Amino acid sequence: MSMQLYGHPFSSYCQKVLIALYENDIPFEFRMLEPDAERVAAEHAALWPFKRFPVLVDAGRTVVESTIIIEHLGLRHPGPVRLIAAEPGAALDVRMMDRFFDNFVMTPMQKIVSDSIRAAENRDRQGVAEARETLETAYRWLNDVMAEREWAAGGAFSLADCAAAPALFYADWAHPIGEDLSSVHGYRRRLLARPSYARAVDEARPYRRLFPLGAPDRD
Ligand SMILES: N[C@@H](CCC(=O)N[C@@H](CS)C(=O)NCC(=O)O)C(=O)O
Repeated sequence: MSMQLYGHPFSSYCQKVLIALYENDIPFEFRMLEPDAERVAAEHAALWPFKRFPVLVDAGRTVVESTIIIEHLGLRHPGPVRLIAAEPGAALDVRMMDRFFDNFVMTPMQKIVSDSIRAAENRDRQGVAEARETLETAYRWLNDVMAEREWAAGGAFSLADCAAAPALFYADWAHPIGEDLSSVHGYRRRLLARPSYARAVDEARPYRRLFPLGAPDRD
């Protein structure tokens, strides 16, 4: 198999890429970064010294950053589901919403989660409070945007929805989306029902004990 994905099924940014792979049934070898998989860890560190994942290796070429990996898949392995619109203006909308989910949902969600595994004396209370405020603003902004949309950038499922699915999934666990924000809840439910994301969620189920804040008993 010519493509390898380094990552873990429970990782939000890996799920973002898995959705894109599953949408177009693209075959790949999953090089899973697990505690006892020292060889995989060494390969991964040699490919990307920042040790962030996912990392894709395609025919010897290393591709990093989830958004760029999905752009790469669209260029090198196009399938029936086009995740970045062909029309440049529509593509810009997709990329803008992708940035929104990474910067204003994933990042504060990760801040809350990663702070919870720090030693008590190293906790960043102000940073976590700011992350929670950012999520509140993001949820409210998104609720207005999604009032008229099925998918993040309009009518077609896209890169932005690949970013949104794990971002909203875990963000709602870390800092629950207000009950009054019905458009966000409806959108999160649509994402969970999308077969590509339902598959990624199912594959990650055995790892829920890894969620540092304690995974709730629901999706
Ligand atoms: N901007 C990167 C973020 C990747 C990222 O933060 N991945 C997390 C897993 S979800 C990670 O590598 N965590 C391990 C670490 O920070 O050492 C992307 O889009 O791929």
